[in-house]
Amino acid sequence: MKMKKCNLFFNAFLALLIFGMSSCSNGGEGQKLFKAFNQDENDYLSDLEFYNAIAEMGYFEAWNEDNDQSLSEDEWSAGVNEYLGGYTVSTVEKFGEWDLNGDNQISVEEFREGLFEVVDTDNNSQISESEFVKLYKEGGQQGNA
Ligand SMILES: [Ca+2]
Ligand SMILES: [Ca+2]
Ligand SMILES: [Ca+2]
Repeated sequence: MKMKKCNLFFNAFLALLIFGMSSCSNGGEGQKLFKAFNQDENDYLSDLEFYNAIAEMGYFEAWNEDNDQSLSEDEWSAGVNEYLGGYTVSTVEKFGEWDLNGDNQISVEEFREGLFEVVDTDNNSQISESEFVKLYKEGGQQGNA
């Protein structure tokens, strides 16, 4: 029980954070993150805000299993399957469409642009809260409810 005390405190802190940022209490983690990353508090994440968000969330690092500078096609397909749960390699764009300079590797810049296009399902160059929550739910789930 002693260890739980710390967790409880942390959860209380998180709850405060959530309520502080949102007057609406049904927000999940994804919505909380959306608000945190939506720095100008409009209705969407711009490309820069989105790039910031995926950098903070460590998406590229998670996909990049050998920790080099870029994603190989294998790392990329594994990442699509593992971190974009609702998407599969066949439903996102092809590897070659993310690999903008055609060197068979996906750099951080290519990664965030490719991911942006996949997540921006209505192609309006803005990531809405629901688009972001969908990515988060499928990509960042920690395995607990
Ligand atoms: Ca790599
Ligand atoms: Ca490339
Ligand atoms: Ca959009």
